[in-house]
Amino acid sequence: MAEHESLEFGKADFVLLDNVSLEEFMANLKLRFEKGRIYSYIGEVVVSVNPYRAMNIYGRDTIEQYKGRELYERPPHLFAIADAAYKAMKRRNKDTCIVISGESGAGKTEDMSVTSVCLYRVKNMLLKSNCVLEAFGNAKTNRNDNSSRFGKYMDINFDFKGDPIGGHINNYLLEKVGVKSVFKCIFQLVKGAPDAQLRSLHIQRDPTAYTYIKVGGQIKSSINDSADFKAVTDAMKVIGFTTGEIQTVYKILATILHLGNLKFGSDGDVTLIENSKLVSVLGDLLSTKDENVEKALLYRTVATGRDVIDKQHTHQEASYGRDALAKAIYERLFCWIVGRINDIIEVKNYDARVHGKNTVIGVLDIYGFEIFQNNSFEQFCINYCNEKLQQLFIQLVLKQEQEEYQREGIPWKHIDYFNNQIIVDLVEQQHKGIFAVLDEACMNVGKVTDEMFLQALNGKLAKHAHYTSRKLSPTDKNLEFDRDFRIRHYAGDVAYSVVGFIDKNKDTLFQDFKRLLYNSSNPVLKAMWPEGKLSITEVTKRPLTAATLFKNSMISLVENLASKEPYYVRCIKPNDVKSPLLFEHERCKHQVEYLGLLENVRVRRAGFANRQTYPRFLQRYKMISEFTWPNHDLPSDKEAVKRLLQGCGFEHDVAYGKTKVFIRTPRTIFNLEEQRAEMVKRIVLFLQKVWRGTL
Ligand code: AOV
Ligand code: MG
Repeated sequence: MAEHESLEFGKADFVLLDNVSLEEFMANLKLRFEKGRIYSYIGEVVVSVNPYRAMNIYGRDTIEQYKGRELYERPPHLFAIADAAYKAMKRRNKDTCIVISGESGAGKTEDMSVTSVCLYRVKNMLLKSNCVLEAFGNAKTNRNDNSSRFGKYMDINFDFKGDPIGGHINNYLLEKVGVKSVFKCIFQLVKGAPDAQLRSLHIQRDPTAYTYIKVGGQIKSSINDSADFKAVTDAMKVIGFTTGEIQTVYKILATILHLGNLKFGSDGDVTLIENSKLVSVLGDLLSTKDENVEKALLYRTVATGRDVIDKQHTHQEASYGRDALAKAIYERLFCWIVGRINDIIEVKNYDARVHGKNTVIGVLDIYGFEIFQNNSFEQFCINYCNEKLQQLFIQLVLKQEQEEYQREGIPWKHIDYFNNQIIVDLVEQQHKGIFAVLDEACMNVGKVTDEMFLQALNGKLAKHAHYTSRKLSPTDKNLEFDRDFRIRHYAGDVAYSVVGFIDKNKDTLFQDFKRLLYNSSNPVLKAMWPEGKLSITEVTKRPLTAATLFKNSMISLVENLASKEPYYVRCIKPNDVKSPLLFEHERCKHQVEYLGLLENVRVRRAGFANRQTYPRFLQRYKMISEFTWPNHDLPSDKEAVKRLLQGCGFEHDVAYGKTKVFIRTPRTIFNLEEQRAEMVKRIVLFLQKVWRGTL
């Protein structure tokens, strides 16, 4: 418990609630939010409520106040959790991780930045990489003006002294340009780049001139666009991108904008590009011949037996190809940026034989659970990812607790949770899961439609408690459309439209585009598309589907996190209108429920509300017992703690582990705290009298 906060701010640790009920939990959460206390604990889990205003609690001096302290010694803060993860890593030479979860807009990315500042210490490079990744991976959505459209897991490596020596980023990109959202970097370019640079990219300073921006729908006007543009460009320079690389990055963004404006028409059976001027712009930006661009947009090369022929696209195929190209080059650009950053920040020349083992703190900030008006394949993947993380939380928080009791030799009673494994299985199970059904549909030769996929789902999942669709529940008013299916997620019901599932899962890009990009005379661009080297007659294996790739990456992410000692930050979004003052009771209650926070408190308490090592305990409370003040002469600190607690009549409320004393009810801690405060007051009075000479 945090001693530096008075009760006027509520209970700093929910474990100290008098009764564990939803009402008390909510009342405490609200009180703390209103008093500007955005962080609280459940044991070692941080509960964080988005303040939607600048808080003056992240300065260097604050970091210093948390360094080396125990959690309960200071008011709850992310710095304390970062420090705890750091200390655990150092003390036990064990990898740890900080998992930040919560729905879209709850404050994960902000909390990740705050935590990172504290962990990186001197590593400017890692901070700059955040700035670049946000520009290329974040976009405005209905839920969040700065929404992460990619998941980020970052390892920070520390040497044996505990100094950061490098890192590695894994990214999980899903949303692609021109789909639903427009990435920040695109606005920064159009609104913020210098005139000369825009001219060289043939871009106008008018976002509304670009179809993809208009389709993305969220024209975001920021007064800072030019400062942001400069900051991102400078960050790329600092990280070590060459001038040529930075130019290529912006050429690719410009290419995407121009692609979006390409219009196809037809003349009889022949598909044409209506605004052919753009073809030479694209040729210039991609450093390739105009005719190659035109050909790749209008034809695909197919091998029929030994012959190779150019087959003309239909109008529809050409449009599909154009959009697929825009998405693919954005995705490739993003992955390339992450790869470049990794080249630069990765640990080099570290010899474990000389320097000892290097250990890692992983930090995870991923896209939060989201429900839009229209939810598609991307939301489905995002929400599945959140199910996986919730499952991990359930397992690890319980496991960690169990392990501690075992390690310390304390008996343990099992506590039940709502287990969302059933929803995880619904999505990822082999053969029967939604991903498997989708993959099967995509494997079929011939034209499989999204509707056929939905039929297959209905066939396989009709009886599943967490799955339904319009066909299965015709009278359900919340299922408006024939093409929707609905999942009962741990965090709420979401209806997904199947439209686009098949295409997005196949994620095909005509080989002609890959060859076009590979044959560019721009070496940076060429290097991004190595598979363009393959000629049409070389057999290519069917690539893994988007769903399979995503599932595999989530499974390995979760395995990785589970192998480390986890620290959790559970973020809560206080309202849907981004207001700094509003605590929408129902919205918050819903989150507290689905995050399982109350169960978290119960598990923590059913066991023991508080635990401290014997020396720590004595340091804090020794003044309340004649046996321990000022020093004890018992054979061990453990014996001294026993003697002290017996003296206070608390021996029935505690258990003695090997290294720690476990205290069951918070009242005992309060009581000890009160006695301590009383003694401290007496000692101060005594000293004052001594000073005044009145004694
Ligand atoms: P998210 O990461 O959880 O959503 P963000 O971290 O982007 O959410 O937070 C959303 C917005 O809330 C930010 O842009 C800030 O304006 C505000 N905010 C959040 N935390 C703080 C804080 N500690 N102090 C001040 N303002 C804050 V998503 O990426 O959409 O899931 O996919
Ligand atoms: Mg985010």
